[in-house]
Amino acid sequence: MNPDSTQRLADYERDGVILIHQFLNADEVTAVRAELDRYIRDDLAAQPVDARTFEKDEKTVRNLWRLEKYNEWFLQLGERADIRALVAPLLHGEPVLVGVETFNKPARIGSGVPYHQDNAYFCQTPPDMLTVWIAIDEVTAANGPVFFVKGSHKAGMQPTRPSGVRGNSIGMAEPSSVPLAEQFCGLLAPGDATIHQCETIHHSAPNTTDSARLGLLLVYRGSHTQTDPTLKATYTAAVATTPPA
Ligand SMILES: O=C(O)CCC(=O)C(=O)O
Repeated sequence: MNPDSTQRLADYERDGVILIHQFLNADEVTAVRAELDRYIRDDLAAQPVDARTFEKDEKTVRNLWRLEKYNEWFLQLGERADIRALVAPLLHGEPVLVGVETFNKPARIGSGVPYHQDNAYFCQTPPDMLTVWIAIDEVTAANGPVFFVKGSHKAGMQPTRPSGVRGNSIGMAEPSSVPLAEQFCGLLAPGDATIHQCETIHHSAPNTTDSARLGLLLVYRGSHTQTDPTLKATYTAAVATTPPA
């Protein structure tokens, strides 16, 4: 492993979240945006309802889900050899692409995301699963950045409760006691990415600004992880209470 990746692994193991500048270059960001625009305009209406969650206006996209299933271009992106090689050491194993999704946070109406741990949704043991969160728009302090509680992955899964938020049905029973000012705020230029472990506590506020805050997410697990039946039963109950579409 080169010195960069050794440091990256140490930071990830310690903090449960790392920042990588220019994960995608400017041309790649432009290509992602163009394909997302095209997919939403031309393809989305014909896809099953599990392909998306809308904001409260019932027409603006909050999330795209399962792009790896419904869009060949995003499947290819998620399977890129350089990205798989980067995440493999963090996963302690062979990467399996589990999801390609978006959190669009549209201008003015983009909804917030309650405090949660992704493994309440993923339900994997051991928790060798992560999300590469790539900024397509600039992420500022004002437009709903993701805040992470560094080191929180080390305490394992915390009690959950159904959140009632469409697209994020299961949240934490109690928000983190770490003050916002001490949390790591993912302020990103387009193309920058954060990578967070699936038990790292995180959340984001609504977007009340005039600029959208579009993030593209690539989700991977190690091929050795297995579904935990207890986590799965809790998730199934929450998603039945608040379906994503
Ligand atoms: O993009 C957001 O605001 C939240 C993202 C998130 O919850 C995640 O990456 O797991």
